[in-house]
Amino acid sequence: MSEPFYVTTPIYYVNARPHLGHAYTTICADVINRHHAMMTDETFFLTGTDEHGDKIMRAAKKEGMTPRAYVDKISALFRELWPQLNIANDHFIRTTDPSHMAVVQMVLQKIYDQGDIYFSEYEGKYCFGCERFYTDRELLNGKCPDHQSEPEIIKESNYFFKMSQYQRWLIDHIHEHPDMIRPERYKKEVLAFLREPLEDLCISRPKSRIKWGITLPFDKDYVTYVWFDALINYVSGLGYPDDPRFAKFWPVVQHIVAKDILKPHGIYWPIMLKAAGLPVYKHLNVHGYWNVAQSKMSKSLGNVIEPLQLKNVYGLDAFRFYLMRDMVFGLDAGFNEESLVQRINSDLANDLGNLFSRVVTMVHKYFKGVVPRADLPIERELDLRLEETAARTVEKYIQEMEVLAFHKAIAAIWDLVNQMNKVIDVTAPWELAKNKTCQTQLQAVIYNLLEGLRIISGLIYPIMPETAALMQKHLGCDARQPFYKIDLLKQWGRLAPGTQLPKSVTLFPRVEIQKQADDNASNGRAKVLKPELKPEINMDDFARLDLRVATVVRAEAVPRAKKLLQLEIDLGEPELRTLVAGIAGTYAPDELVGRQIIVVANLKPAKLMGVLSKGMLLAASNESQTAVLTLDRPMPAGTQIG
Ligand code: ME8
Repeated sequence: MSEPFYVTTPIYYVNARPHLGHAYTTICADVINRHHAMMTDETFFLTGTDEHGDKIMRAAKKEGMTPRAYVDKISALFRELWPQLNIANDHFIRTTDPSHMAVVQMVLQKIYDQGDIYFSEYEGKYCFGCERFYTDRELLNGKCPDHQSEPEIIKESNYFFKMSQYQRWLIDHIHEHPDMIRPERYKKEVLAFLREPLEDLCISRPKSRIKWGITLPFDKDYVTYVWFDALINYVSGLGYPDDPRFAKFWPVVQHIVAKDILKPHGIYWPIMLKAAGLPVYKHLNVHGYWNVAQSKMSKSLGNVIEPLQLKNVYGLDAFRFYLMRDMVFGLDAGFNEESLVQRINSDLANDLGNLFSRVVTMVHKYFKGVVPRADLPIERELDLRLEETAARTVEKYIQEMEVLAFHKAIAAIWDLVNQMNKVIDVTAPWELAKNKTCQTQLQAVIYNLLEGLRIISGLIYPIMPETAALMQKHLGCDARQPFYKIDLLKQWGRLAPGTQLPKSVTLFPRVEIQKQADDNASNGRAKVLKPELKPEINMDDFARLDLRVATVVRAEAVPRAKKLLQLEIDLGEPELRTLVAGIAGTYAPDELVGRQIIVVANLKPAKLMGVLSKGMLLAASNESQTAVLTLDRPMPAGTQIG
């Protein structure tokens, strides 16, 4: 049944060009939106730009432009980028749109009239980069945690929103709606913020200091604080209050943001909605950072990756696939071009691309390019029950997409791809083709493989829409049918026997690394071993290490330590051991439970963030990624390695 679905991205600041981080969030929203279109939902997808405030005014000044001309220029960069990445947003909102500005004033007036806004003098520490006051508790060594600069002391009279009086309500609301903020770790983070008393929010800036903003409807000497202005885009973008789209889509809204803006979305926004008499959003979906060389990619650090460059070198669908496959939604991921190339060559060129060209080539070789009939009795074991596997894949894909576990949805599709490659190896159609009595089987095998490819082409549509359409064309699907709709993917046997197929194409050519700069000469692969080899050791040195197999029994985050996980491991000893590992940026605790790992069992115990760690797990790591060493088959816990 068709349900409404509404997804938003943050509206991006126009103080710099779009980069890979912005592209990731917006592609996530596009993928989930296309997924809902596939589920036959009625969808609405909003993105846009955040254009007011001091930060923007200063960026314009630096460029020697008026704020208006400057925001027009940078906002256009975002708006024009999205179609080039095949992002199909329904509306692009700008906070300088007169319709948005009118809604902000309306909401402010309502909250003011009901007595939730008051005027007061305030002296506090203000970070100009964040455009907000900081409490001492929030600063790190007296500096803004995001900008690493000391805030300035500012004393001024301002308007305040009574957030504090909604604190209890918000805590209860989050408990009553346990999947409102997800993944779980971010809900916990918001609840942790709420354990401390919430301060009222300063929602104005005097015009004597900042002019570039929305004038307060009840005091013309002040403009609205940018966050109070920006968050309202999610309702003004639907035409609130009168547009029927608002009534239809607001109750189901899902926001997608990165963890940098968890607080405004997890605390300010639900309270603003409550005060304005509007329902709170359905889900706040929070993802981690793309890091480059272990630092967050950001304009202020100057380490940004340009999405269009990657698209131009590696192809759009490969780029979209990599972003969705290599980041676990909610956790950080390290961007590097080597892993992008590896994904393209292994998952796309080898697994999917080869499967597709093998099957279509066989249709041409054995059946003159015509889809064979398969309504003859077939020997079930010959096609390894592809129909059942495909049905299970569709269910698993839906389940994972609903919770934005994109990497797991892709892994499920790739299980089917691998299964189909196995079917070809096991059934050996080239052998069947040699034997006249095996023609029925040959037809059945090829038909089932074509059907499997049709299902795969539909399932990859949200992530790789161009490849999906290309595959469908070469499978002879009816171009007038919306081929990705879920009911078509749940039915086996939709391809019409007798259809003439076009010649096969290469879906994904293998690629070489294209990285510029210093490693050009070595074709991207460093010629010198980095870091340098350590001094030689002998067998006795090595034998002093007691390496053992351990099974992870429990895993949880270490409070207040972003990178650490605490593991309880079974080493075959009478009691479980505790071990602390710096892998929280890459692994969620659940992912590790049940896995077998390799541990230095005789390492002197050490305390990490107050937890005594007895041993150390082995992991491969470089500046952008970490992989825990595991075994390729189960072994008893405690087995020695050597
Ligand atoms: O915060 N990794 O705008 P912004 C992943 N205007 N995502 C990243 C990223 C990274 N390294 N860097 C940026 C603002 N992003 C406000 C939002 S909403 C009412 C107002 C993405 O331009 C991610 O989605 O700083 C992050 O939350 C957003 O860009 C911040 O964009």
